[in-house]
Amino acid sequence: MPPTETIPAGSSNGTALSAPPRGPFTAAQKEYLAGFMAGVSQSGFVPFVGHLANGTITSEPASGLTNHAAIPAEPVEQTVYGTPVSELCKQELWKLEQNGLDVWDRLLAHADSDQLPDEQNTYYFRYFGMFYVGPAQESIMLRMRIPAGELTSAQLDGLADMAEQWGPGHLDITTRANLQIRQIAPKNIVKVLLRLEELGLTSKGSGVDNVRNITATPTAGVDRDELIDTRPLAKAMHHYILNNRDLYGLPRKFNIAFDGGGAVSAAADTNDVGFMAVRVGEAAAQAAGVEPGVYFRLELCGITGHQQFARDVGVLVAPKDCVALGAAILRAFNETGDRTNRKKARLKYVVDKMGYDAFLALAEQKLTFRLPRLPLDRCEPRPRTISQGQIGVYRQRQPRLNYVGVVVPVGYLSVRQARRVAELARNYGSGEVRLTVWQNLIIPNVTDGFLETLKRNLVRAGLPYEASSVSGGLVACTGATGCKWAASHTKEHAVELARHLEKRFQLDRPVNIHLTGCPNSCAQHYMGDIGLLGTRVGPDKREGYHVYVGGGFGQDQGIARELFRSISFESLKSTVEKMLGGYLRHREGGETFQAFTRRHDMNTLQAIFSNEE
Ligand code: SRM
Ligand code: SF4
Repeated sequence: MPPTETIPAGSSNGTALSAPPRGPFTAAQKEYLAGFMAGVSQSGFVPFVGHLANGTITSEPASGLTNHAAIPAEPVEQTVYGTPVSELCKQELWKLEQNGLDVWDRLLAHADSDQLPDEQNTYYFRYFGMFYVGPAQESIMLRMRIPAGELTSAQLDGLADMAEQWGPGHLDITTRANLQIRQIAPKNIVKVLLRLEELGLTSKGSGVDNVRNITATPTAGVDRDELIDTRPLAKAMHHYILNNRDLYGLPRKFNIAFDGGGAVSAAADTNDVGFMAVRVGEAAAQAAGVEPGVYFRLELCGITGHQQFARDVGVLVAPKDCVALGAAILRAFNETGDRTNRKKARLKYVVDKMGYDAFLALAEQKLTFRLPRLPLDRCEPRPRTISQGQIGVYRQRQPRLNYVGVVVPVGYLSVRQARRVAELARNYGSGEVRLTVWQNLIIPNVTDGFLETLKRNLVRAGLPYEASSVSGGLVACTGATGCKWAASHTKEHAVELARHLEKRFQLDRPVNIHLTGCPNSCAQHYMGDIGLLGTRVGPDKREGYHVYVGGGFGQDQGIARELFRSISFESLKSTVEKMLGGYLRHREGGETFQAFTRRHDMNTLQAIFSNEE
């Protein structure tokens, strides 16, 4: 076997573009590529892992890092982290040909000629958060990054202007507490990116094989029960990955979340990496060889689309070490992820193969410190989280201040509403707005005296704040209006379904309904009280859904089970109506819909619901 040379994926600088390259590499391109990559590999590139001190990253380097770019002793066969170039999948070859961060010329060329990208450029442009979403919409969608979901009123105003000038007149809040603007003409993509930067925002790395928007508890800093404000950590992680080129171009997408251990969950266990805050008392701290205090538990390999939550791996992480550990995990993933088969490339599959301990050991090798071990049950238990605690009016940890969780059905925020929210947050709050992974938003820091005025104005703007409504627990992916993978119009159906149900029921316990248009599971149907997965039904291929029940996350973690298959949307409204009716009639005490459905097997549930009029 010939010796191999390992080269970091996506290290090339790219070339100015006249005509975007298409199709497989020519012999000349391959030769150029081999020479170029050999040059890069000799540059002695050594990434470092910074530590986090008092909420900022220091430049203190870590020892013990593996240098990806070993200097070859003789001519060798090219590999990317051990995978021979000849075996790489299409997207990996594109990464080798040009780093997605270096496609500014391509963006300019497409804007100049008002041209939509071909397949390869579609891939590259997602490094800049520019998604061509044809044939569903023959235009570009901008996905930003809003770390910890925190925005200023000025930013929201600016985004509303952008959506009005270059988009469809509305913003979409995504399931990663983030924002998207659709229907952007190719000629406007560069203007949009420049304007975004002027607003102090970025969209770098929000798509394809990159770390996605870093999420945090949406009530961080104001939650009465939280152990730690996770916003500085989420933001530090955000800036760390943005500024380290080797942390782009991973084997596949990657999700990181921080949960502050308070009354509202961050659904961190649905992420590849979840940092969950815990308190460690005297005795447990002594056992772990640390000071008592607040730490994070590390959870790995959440991927609910593949029916798996993240699992606690038995370590404590000091808050100041989270960013370093996050980066070390990403580098370990870079080295071990599958670069031949996209379907098996997520972190879950690496860990399925090598085991949690071996993967953790690999990540730990890249750190200057050891992670203390402590079983989860030695940490103080977290108080119960409030179901849908991100909706409604709640007292903050700060005296006389409140946060108001606002219902934005399926995350659709018109430009008018966005401006109104910005204005209300400025006038009655601190000018700050939080987005949630449930596609809703929060206005924090509202004084007691302003609360009633704010509530009245929100309702007038078509933005209610009651947790008991069906709309409050409604999450829907983009669906057929904007996504080519969708079997059904999830967002439109979700709104129609909620309207239908709200005429018939006043819920006293929140019920989350998640609609995803295809098995990619962007709205995470497996974690909904009711999960609806889009499908086509019958010979005429009508839009419909498979129906799942009993899903949950965090303390109520559980993958929803399939209850009905292939229900057309026309029948779905009465099906879900019967489900809620059956639940309200047959539940015990004040049990939740989730507890009710988990208490029964599927046959019994089908019988109960079928008997409803
Ligand atoms: Fe997603 C691909 C929309 C969150 C799993 N997702 C897509 C694409 C880009 C379709 C495509 O490849 O062209 C969708 C673009 C639609 C559009 O035009 O708006 C899309 N995903 C979304 C959003 C906008 C849904 C929403 O309406 O909120 C969410 C954007 C989040 C963000 O701001 O970054 C979104 N997608 C998710 C989530 C939830 C999460 O990440 O927390 C998942 C589940 C991840 C999981 O299970 O771990 C998710 N999206 C996928 C997948 C499957 C990935 C997998 O490994 O199984 C794809 C397909 C792919 O990556 O190849 C996908
Ligand atoms: Fe598109 Fe499927 Fe994601 Fe919905 S779940 S946005 S249909 S990829």
